[in-house]
Amino acid sequence: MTGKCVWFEGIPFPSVDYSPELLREVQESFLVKDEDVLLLTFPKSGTNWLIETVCLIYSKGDPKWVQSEPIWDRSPWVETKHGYELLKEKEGPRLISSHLPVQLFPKSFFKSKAKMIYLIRNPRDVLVSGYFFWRSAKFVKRPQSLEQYFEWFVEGNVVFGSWFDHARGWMSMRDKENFLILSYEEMKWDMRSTVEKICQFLGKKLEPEELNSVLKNSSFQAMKENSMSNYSLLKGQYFEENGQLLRKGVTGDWRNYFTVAQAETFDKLFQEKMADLPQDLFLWK
Ligand code: PPS
Repeated sequence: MTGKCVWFEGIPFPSVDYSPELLREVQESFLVKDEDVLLLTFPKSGTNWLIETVCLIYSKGDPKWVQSEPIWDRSPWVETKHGYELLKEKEGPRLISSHLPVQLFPKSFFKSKAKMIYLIRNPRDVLVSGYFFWRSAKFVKRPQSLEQYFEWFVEGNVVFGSWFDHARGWMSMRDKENFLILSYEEMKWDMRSTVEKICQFLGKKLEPEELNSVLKNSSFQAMKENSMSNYSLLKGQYFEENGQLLRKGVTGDWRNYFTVAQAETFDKLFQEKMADLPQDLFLWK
């Protein structure tokens, strides 16, 4: 995958909308404000679901905002050219998305009181989701088979680098009070409680009908039908016509694709890389 990438500090990035100069500027000069809320993920972890949910919490369940402004403008990706320019101009509290690993994140964040949500997902499902997504993307080297993408992923030769390094890096922040870890799996299993958890973390209060509306409008089906959230606006330019962000939206899909040998290889690697972290961080186990 890294054949068509731009590189910065040993990490590969997509070839469109990223540059080493910008990544350096973002890291050194982007000013995170105390009132900002940051949404952090490794790609394919459910980023857009989290963004949609937080936007709907901000609008108290009213879908007008999520149905009228593209998701990448509501919570711009700070490391992209488009997102960085937009964020510099935005007034007031901002929602900011990012896939950056912790060591490349804007330095100002670590001195700020800004709140950050890190969303984690079973890396096996991240891998499968990524395989199908990148196959239709125009800005990375496309994997030719799941077998090939599996190799790339376990070696960390994918955009934004090693999943293991990314998760480990951000999880080192887990005891900070401005940091919340969520998982895709808990969102799937109990979205109501997860939304309540997010509200508590952000200091937001929703009436019962507002909460119901957040759940309804952030559902897989609602997002799939919302052209401001399903990336259909970027088809042709960034993706092939058959590309889709909202593919299946389930947990455990990796079981349909991994061979027994791949599952064993992955388990062993996960053990090696993550064994020293509290295992209750990994809810899919
Ligand atoms: S990206 O391109 O990195 O920003 O992609 P990201 O949004 O992180 O991840 C895409 C996967 O998230 C699933 N998704 C959802 N699942 C359940 N409910 C909702 N509302 C939802 N929205 C997005 C999406 O389907 C991708 O997972 P897969 O497994 O490919 O279906």
